[in-house]
Amino acid sequence: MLFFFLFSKQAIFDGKRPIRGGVPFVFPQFGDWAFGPMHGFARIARWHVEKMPERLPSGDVEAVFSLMDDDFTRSMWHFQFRLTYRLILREKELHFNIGVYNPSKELTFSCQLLLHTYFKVPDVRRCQITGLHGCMFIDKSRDGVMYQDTREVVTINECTSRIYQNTMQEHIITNVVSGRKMRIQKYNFPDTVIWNPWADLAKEIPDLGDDEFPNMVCVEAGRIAAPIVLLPGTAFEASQILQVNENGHL
Ligand code: TA6
Repeated sequence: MLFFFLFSKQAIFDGKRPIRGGVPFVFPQFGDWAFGPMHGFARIARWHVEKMPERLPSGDVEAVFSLMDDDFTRSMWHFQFRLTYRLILREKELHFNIGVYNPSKELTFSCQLLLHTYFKVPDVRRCQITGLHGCMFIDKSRDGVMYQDTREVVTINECTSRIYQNTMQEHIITNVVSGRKMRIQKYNFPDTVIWNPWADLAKEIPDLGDDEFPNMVCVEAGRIAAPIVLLPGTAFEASQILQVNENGHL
C-alpha cells in the first residue's frame, strides 16, 4: 500500500518539519493557525507507540499510536487531549481509525481533524475523483468564496485547493499508480479537501520538487467546516479505509 503514497524526493526528515508526503495528521487546526504551525501540531509532535506493528492471526498487520497533551502542545493549545491512531494494513487495504478524547473535568474544546493524504499518480490530469457531485466547496486557491461543484467527476488541470463539504462517504480516484483505482471510504469525516499546488506554487514549496506536482493528488478526509466539539470526558471517532483494486475494477 505504501507504494500508492507520494513521498517527495525533497521531503525533509528532520523531526521538526512535517514530511512532504504520506498522510500528515492535521489536528487541532486545519490551515493557518494564529497559535501554532499551519495544520496544527500533530504532524510534527512525537507520538507514542502503543503497539508496535504486529501480524494478527488474520494476516493483517496492526499498529497503534497515541498523542497526549504535553508542554509542547500546551504551549500552543492549553487543552488536555488524547489522540489514538490505529492502523490496520491488509494486502490491498489500509484502515485508519482515530479517536479524540477530552479527559478534562471542566473544559470543553473544539478542534478540526484531517488526514492530508498524498496519493501518487502517473499524471494528475488523467485522474477522476468521484463523490463530490453537487457538493459546496470553499475555493482556497482563488477567492475563498463558496461554490457548488456540479461535475459528476472532478478533474484537476490547475492549482486546486478546495474544501468540499458534506461529501459522499466514498470517493474513487482513477488512474493512480499502474492505472489502478483507489477507493476511499470515510466515516465521521464529512469534508474532503482536494489539493494540487500546480507548477508555480510547487516552485515555492522548498520540500517539493518542481517537477513532482503532476505525480500527486491530495484527497483529504476530514472534519473541517463544523469543528468537533468535545465536552469534558467525551470522545469522537472517525475512520478512513483506502482500498486499491487489482486490475481496474473495485
Ligand atoms: O490541505 C490543503 C492545503 O491546506 C493547501 O491549501 C496547501 O496549503 C496544503 O494544504 C499544504 O500545506 P503544507 O503546510 O503541508 O505546505
